[in-house]
Amino acid sequence: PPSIPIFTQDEVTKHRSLEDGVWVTYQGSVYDITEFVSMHPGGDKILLAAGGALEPFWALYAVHSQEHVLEILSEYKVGELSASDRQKQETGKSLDPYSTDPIRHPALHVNSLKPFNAEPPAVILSDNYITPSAIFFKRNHLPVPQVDANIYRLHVEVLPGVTPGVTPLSLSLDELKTRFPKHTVTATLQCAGNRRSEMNKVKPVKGLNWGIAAISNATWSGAKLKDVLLAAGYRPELAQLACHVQFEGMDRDVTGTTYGASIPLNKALSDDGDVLLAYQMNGEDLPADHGYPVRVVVPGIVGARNVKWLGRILVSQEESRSHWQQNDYKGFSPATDWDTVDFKLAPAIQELPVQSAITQPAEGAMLDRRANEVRVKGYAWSGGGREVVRVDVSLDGGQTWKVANLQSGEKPQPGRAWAWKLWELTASLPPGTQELEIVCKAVDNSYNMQPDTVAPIWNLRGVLSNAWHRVKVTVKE
Ligand code: HEM
Ligand code: MTE
Ligand code: MO
Repeated sequence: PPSIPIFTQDEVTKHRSLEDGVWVTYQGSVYDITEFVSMHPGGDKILLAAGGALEPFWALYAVHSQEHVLEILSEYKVGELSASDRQKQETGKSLDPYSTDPIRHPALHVNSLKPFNAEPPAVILSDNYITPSAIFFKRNHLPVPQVDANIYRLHVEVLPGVTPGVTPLSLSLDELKTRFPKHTVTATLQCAGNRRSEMNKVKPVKGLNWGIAAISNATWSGAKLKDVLLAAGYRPELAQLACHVQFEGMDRDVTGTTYGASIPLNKALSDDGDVLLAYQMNGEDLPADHGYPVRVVVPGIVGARNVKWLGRILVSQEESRSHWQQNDYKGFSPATDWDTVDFKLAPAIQELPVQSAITQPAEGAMLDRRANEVRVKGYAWSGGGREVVRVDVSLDGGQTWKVANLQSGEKPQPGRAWAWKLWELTASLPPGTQELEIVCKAVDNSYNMQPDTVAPIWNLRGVLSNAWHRVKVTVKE
């Protein structure tokens, strides 16, 4: 049989354009896909992989994990990668701490690949009251840790050193599931940086440039944190000594430092707090990106405290010392800049302010005059269990208003409105105008309202961005 041509990585790398030919590698084989590029259902994106490996790109687009895709690829095989280069690819993979991250849904808008941060397209977000897990926004600071559920332990300590006689509790996943009653809560998570891109337009801020979809809603099931703390030896007499519950993730940076955060002990112990050690999301095991096998769900509280891949819980006198509790996720005056900021002076964000945004139509959309009307859709939510009671919508930049219809769901119990409300309004197109500025603003049951503009709430980290949301569209005559 004719011997198979062997190519080095250098030779493959030379073929990265339509002029020089487009070569890629996949599982140690080399393919000349020049002819296929114009036929590719996914368009030009295919050129991103030119001269290199397909695996990292296919890992992003799940559509390729199908038999017929491999069949197409096999038609273009021209040879094999040299053994030494193959080995380099393997070691490169194992050196990359992100190589074991899960495959993600291709619809997600990726803000950062390593670590993985992504939000769903806004139009998809408001299609479902319960956000499907695959498109639920993902906010990772570090590589996704590989946790073996069979050897997983959750360590719980109550005031170590202060409470003699209390031994730390260590629970297997099975014990967490069987020793404690299972509770289910529907709760919205929102990143403190949601809508940061609007702040960035006022003046540059530091952080991922989130659009309006760093927020999602899911059903979470697990044990109540309170039940676990009581099992670990927490007693009401300790209330003067203990103030906070710290959480440690199992995801670590190169120095071994883990992600961490804390919440007030009151929230954890309150019967109405609904803080869960969740092992299920939307009725299934937690997905890897969302904290498998166990995460904390702290309803009404900023995303950052909902620690994923939970390894350790500590009831303590102090807040978590982690970077993310002490030197990040805090709000400041527009007057504070990076030269003057003192993170010790501001409290860590816990409950979030009232929020809403328009998911449809999209910025820049063309509306057809003949349709006579426009359908506006969006979400609204407030922190701390406060319920959104009204959403106002304007088609003229805020001069006149209409009240949107809130999706009727189950009426939440007072102080426990953890889930967002989707809303919509169909309004007739105002005659004569070719440009509409659609605006929304929400009101919660404490009558908290959103500020009308971004500039007065601008802050150097771009957090707590909750001004009226504005979308400009044109009407085609
Ligand atoms: C879709 C083949 C490389 C991005 C597809 C589909 C095929 C295909 C058959 C349609 C799948 C289906 O719907 O059943 C290939 C082959 C490739 C290649 C043979 C390499 C030789 C890439 C690369 C990227 C990419 C490198 C990205 C960097 C996409 C996207 C879609 C797609 C985004 C979805 C398009 C849509 O449904 O809108 N590809 N692909 N592909 N591909 Fe590729
Ligand atoms: N927990 C761990 N262990 N590591 C993290 O990077 N990110 C936090 C929080 N919990 C994070 C974490 C932040 S900032 C947010 S907004 C939420 O997780 C996002 O949760 P999600 O990815 O499930 O949407
Ligand atoms: Mo976040």
